[in-house]
Amino acid sequence: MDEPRLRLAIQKSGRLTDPSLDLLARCGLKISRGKDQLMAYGENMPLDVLFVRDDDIPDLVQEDVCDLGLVGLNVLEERRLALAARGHPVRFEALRTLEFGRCRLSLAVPDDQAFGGPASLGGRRIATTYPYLLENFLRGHDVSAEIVTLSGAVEIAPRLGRADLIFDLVSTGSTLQANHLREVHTVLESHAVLIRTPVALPPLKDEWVERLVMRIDGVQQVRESKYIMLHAPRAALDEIRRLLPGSESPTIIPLEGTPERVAVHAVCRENVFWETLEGLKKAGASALLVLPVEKMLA
Ligand code: PRT
Ligand code: ZN
Repeated sequence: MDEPRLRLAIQKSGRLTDPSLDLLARCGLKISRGKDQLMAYGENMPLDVLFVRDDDIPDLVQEDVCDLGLVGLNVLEERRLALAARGHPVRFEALRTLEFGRCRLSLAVPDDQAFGGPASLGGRRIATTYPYLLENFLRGHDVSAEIVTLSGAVEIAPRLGRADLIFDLVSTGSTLQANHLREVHTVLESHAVLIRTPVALPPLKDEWVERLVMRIDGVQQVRESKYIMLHAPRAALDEIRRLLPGSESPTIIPLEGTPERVAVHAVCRENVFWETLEGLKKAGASALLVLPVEKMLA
């Protein structure tokens, strides 16, 4: 009998596409994908990748078309609120926060206008493509404003006289600046997430979800991690330990013929900067070597 295959939805073409494909490749997945093909076959895992618009990803999981998805928290939360507003049960759950797709969903006002905090929004017109998140925010602050729902180009709404301010995604802020707008209040810090269906999967599929999640954890952990090796005076070990960034318990190895000096090996979960190496050297360390970590499995 054929092994059941997992189906994972990712964005077809946009900001999340390359980092999603990169993450999957780092998890060891090899896919074959013809040009413009909507589905790619996983050659070395029972996992196929479906390429879709990001807005469709929560629904594909909701409707059991896909078991997994990689999508922005902004899109996910908007969909969650939209379903809840219609009394529909939510049938997707976030498994992991991913390190890409970082942005903020914020309120922005025209440069020349003051902002008196959320309470000052009463009666104002706010343009957005995220009406449910905005409504949820306004309700939380007990203010009622007019929500102008647009399908795009939100940043030009104030200039066109369609709204007084906007509620939109920001990353560098240069789009706001180009449109003479100023970010005044962040409502949601967003990033990509891995989602799955809450439905119980057949054991073989479940096992592969677990393996994928474990690999994602491994990939995310090693991104900044470094393996550091050095020689140090035994007497300086406490100081050396203190200087090693984000390392738990270094391995201490005796050095043949020099009882007062030892070799120290440690995994640092943060980047190791020149300043750190200089500090270690000052504390008596020598023969310092910093290596990238490729894979890690706790
Ligand atoms: O076609 P499809 O519907 O799949 O794509 P899309 O156009 O809806 O999405 P896309 O590719 O623009 O974004 C996909 C996801 O990336 C979003 O849902 C967010 O989770 C995430 N993301 C991260 C961003 C940004 N950063 C971002 N900067 N999404 C949009 N932006 C916009 C921002 O609103 C501004 O208009 O990009 C513009 C540039 O931003 P600044 O602040 O750097 O100037
Ligand atoms: Zn979209």
